[in-house]
Amino acid sequence: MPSPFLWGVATSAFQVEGALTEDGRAPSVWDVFCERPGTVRDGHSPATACDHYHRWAEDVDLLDRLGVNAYRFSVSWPRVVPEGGGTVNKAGLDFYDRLVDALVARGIEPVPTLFHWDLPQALEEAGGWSSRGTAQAFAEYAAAVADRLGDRVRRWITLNEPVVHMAYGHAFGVHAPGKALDVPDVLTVAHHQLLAHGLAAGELRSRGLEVLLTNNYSPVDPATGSEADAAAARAYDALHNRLFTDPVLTGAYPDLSAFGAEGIDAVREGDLAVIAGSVDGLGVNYYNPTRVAAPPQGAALPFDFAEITGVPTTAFGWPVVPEGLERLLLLLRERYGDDLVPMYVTENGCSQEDEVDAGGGVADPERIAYLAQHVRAMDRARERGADVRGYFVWTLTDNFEWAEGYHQRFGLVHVDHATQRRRPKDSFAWYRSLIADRTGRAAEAAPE
Ligand code: IFM
Repeated sequence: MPSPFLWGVATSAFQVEGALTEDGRAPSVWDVFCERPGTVRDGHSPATACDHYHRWAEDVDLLDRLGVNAYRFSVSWPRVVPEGGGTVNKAGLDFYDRLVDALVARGIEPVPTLFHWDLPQALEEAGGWSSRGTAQAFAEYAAAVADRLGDRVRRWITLNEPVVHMAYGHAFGVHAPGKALDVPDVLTVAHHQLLAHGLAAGELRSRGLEVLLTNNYSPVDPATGSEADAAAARAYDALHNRLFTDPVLTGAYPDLSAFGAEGIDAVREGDLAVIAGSVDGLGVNYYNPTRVAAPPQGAALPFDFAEITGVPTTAFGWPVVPEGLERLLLLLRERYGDDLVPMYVTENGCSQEDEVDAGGGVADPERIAYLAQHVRAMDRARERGADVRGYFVWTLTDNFEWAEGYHQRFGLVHVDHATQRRRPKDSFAWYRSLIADRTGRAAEAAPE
């Protein structure tokens, strides 16, 4: 029987779990990064986050009330394999086992992501993503999680947004592990992430499981009609949209000559065969398009960012361009043709300055408008032939937004980070009724 369209929400372990030192979990690169002064806005601590490690049952109740039929969460590698490789921590796996059981009992499909940026610090100390050994360790960790959960979990996402982890964590240094590597070394990080994905995909598929790779995608426009800006747009597109997708769908890296790279030194014979054709679905995270211009003379990168004007912005300052999602889904279809696999919008959402009103409610009309417009944009892409099989709102609860700490609220549920009190926002009720309409499930069946 074909599986129904997935209507879900997405979260990630480090952003919600807290309990960083409990039940055998070891530090990740993010634990260490956050301790460095100046890395996280206002020094916010991830130690508790949404306390999801202890409040997971309450959060599953929220999912049930919302009426989603899928939940995308991430598994914390340092909770399951604290040293990155070697001994598997049973208590860590037990946590996800309980979560998966609770989801399945409510008819919610668990869709785990195996790596959402929280690399075990022990692996970082052994070279992190600059080391080929990290790819092998990831495959072993993936196998351990699949052995435990694979009887109840069908669709698996290997990596989340490797392009962001590569660029923000290893080139700009604003995310963990806070490195500013040169271009060839940054591309090594890219290749080892892809190799990790490919090796893990082999483990998952050998167990009869489906594999997705999720990336952040952004349609790119040149700032002007000049050839220099067009070249900058092509260079940025190669980096942001093609680098982690061409090898998987077409078996070859894109042209990276604008970055002074004729190839990637870390690629060994046979690697591309491991990576090529390794997905059953493509996870598409969309927030906004990007406008780029030619860089100033002597700049290190072959593009410069240009502002998108004349549209609303989120609290993060990101431009709101719903048509970008339609354009993106159709662009991927056109670009990859028969090589493309079914797509899933694995993240879409916006941060807003949400406040609790005197009656205890949280009105977030901008978020409702944002989500409604993006769902319509996805609908249009589907009507025009894009094979999209799921849509996940980022995110369930206001959480730890990386270097922004708790400043950016993306949740359908407001969290008071001092008390951990959860309050569904108006957008929660809106999404619940959208899902009810689309699935034919009565909204009344899911009372507040
Ligand atoms: O919070 C992040 C998430 O971890 C990855 N995708 C983008 C979200 C919003 O910034």
